[in-house]
Amino acid sequence: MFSPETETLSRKKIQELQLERLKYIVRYAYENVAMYKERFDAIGLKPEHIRSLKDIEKIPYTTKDDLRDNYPFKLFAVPMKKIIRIHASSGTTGKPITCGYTRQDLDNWSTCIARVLAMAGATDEDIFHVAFGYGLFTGGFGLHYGIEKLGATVVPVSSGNTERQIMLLKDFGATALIATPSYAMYLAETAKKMGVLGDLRLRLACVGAEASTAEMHESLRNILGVFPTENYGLTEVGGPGVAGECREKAGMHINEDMFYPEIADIEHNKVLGEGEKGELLLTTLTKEGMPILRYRTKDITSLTYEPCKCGRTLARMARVVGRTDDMLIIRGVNVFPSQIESVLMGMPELGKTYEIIVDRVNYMDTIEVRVEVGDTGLLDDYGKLEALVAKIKHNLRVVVQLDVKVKLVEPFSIKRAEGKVKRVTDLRKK
Ligand code: DLL
Repeated sequence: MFSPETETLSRKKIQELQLERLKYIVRYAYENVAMYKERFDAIGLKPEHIRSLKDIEKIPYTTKDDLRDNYPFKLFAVPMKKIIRIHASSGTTGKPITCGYTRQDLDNWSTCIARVLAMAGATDEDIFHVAFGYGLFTGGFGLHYGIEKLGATVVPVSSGNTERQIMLLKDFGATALIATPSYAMYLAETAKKMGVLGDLRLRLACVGAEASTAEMHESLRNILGVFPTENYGLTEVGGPGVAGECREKAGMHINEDMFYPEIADIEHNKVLGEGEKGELLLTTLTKEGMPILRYRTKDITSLTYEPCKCGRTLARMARVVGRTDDMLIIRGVNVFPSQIESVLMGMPELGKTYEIIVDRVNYMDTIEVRVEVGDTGLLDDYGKLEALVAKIKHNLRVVVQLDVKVKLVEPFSIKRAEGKVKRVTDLRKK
């Protein structure tokens, strides 16, 4: 463990620490960020009204629109002189979401990352190949400094040029890969195609920045021969390092001394209990540069406070099912892309790349899944092909309760992403 004293605190001690920090950060945000002062004043809320952790529920949510409205730096709580780094969201449309860090914020951030990597089983002997983009995106630099803090070796390759990445993975003898799950899979496929899979020394893959399924992890384990773990975070609260899986793979441990998590049913303005599924809210407990209270992440998950078999007591969040804004409503049925992925990845006859196309034809929603076959030979055998399509349709129907059109395509015919993958095209939005 990287911070054993914190990662094994009793629930009572964690809560005491959280309450002390919550009271501090609420007052700090109120006194230093105009938006929070206005919000609190408008409802007659004062920092001293926060006396227990439950009192957090008196505080209004912070949303992405609040961040957009205060673009670029109006939510910073310190003078610019104290901000030593800025990152921004990877969003491709409109103005990005910004985040500013003080020196202390960067130090806390790298501690969070070092913990997450140690949870995954990494040590100072590992050589990390970082395939996340370096730049405004929090992934590259975020992981980078955490790896250094752990004392391991960092190879800051950044994204792009996949064949060169394979060469470097092989030549530098990387033992740990940092990438999105979809890019980790693309690297695996490419190494296989280049015939060098057996030359790689990778033992860990720490994936994050997009949703992954248990089936995707299983495929990474089988193809790349790594122990995969996932980690979670978002620009608005600082980037990666909010939470990460340990070797038990029983949920992601949240760095609860730095982030206070809640699960909410937004529609009914209600905080949900342990195990209940809803939208994750996060409050930063230590951020100086840009404190955020009750941020609506839009990510759907649930929490457990049961101590983990690994010895950590930090609460765990379940794998993210999807984002509220990624949920597809097809003929009235709610479908998350992750449900489709779990079906496709669970079928060994199929490749690991797929796309989902949603449309509306004659006022009727349609959903089509295009998925690569594992082996080109299949495409020449009509009988086998028909049987496979029928099997996929059946498996999808069981999970998503919809008739899904299925099209099998050749290996490598679907475009790969070098960062976050976009699997869904919703033509109804045109
Ligand atoms: O993706 C931060 C990050 C970088 C996390 C590297 C992990 C590793 P954003 O670009 O702001 O920040 O995107 C944040 O990505 O709200 C989730 O919807 C999604 N996301 C991130 N990690 C996971 C994960 C970074 N492990 C948004 N599982 C979040 C599912 C994830 N979704």
